[in-house]
Amino acid sequence: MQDLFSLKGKVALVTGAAYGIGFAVAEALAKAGAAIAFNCRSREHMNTALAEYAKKGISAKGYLCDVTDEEQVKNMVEDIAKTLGTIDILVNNAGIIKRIPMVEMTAEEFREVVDIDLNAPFLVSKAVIPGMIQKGGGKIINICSMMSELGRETVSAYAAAKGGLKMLTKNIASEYGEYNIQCNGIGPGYIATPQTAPLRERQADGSRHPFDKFIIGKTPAARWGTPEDLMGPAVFLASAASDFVNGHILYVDGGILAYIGKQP
Ligand code: NAP
Ligand code: GCO
Repeated sequence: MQDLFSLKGKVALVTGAAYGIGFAVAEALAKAGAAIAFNCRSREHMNTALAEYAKKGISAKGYLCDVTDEEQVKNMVEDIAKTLGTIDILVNNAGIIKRIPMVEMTAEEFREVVDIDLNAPFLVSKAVIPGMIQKGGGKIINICSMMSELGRETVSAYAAAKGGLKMLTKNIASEYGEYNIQCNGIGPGYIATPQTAPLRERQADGSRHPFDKFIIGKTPAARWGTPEDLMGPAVFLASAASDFVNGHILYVDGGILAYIGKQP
């Protein structure tokens, strides 16, 4: 049974895995046996991440690559193939959010979020799939969101992108399933990372951020998730244990989507 979850001999690319959810996912895949490549845009983030991976005994290979740049993505995928081997597992994790009321958001700001959160998973998947087909199969995991299912004020671009990412996941599953490629999504709930730090900031009087309290009330687990909560689901979807799971979004949300919310 343990072999079902083994990633020994596999090559994994986790985009945006300098810290946060991507780092935890890459760590999990490494501990299950995979060779890890990751990318980000900032050299400082990459150097810090390489040191953190090394502290955990992981010799990750880091790339400075903006996932929205098709040429950079192509070069990164080609270099991974030359140095680590053809990619078996792709985690499209890199993402940003802008929290701006829709009518105040510029077209450029909207486009930037969609470019990174939706267009880039298309670009990276497009670069990786031919190698997977040649290799006889592969695993693609797209990091979706509660906003793949729900909306809320100020996150129009992010929700549109993550909703699109859910459907891109289902379409890749549909189009490439016959090549033994499984494409699934992970939909994290509210996870304590730099991306959500503004929603958890202590108030001037030392009290909890109103949004922090709101999320605790909307989550049956009554806590924020941690990046470590995503490690098991990621290994499951990256391994042979999920070979007949395709086009599925696995919500790892502590029960948010099942729950109407605690009475205030
Ligand atoms: P985070 O802490 O902001 O980390 C984002 C990572 O992506 C960083 O390593 C960043 O590094 C990289 N990145 C951003 N834009 C990039 C680009 N254009 N090219 C390459 N790398 C890029 O975010 P997170 O909370 O870990 O979230 C990771 C993913 O999970 C995102 O897709 C997010 O939408 C999703 N998610 C998060 C939550 C949550 O509650 N935190 C919940 C559901 C889904 P550089 O800045 O150095 O490029
Ligand atoms: C927000 C949060 C969320 C989380 C996540 C929830 O502002 O609502 O950033 O969008 O990042 O996507 O699943």
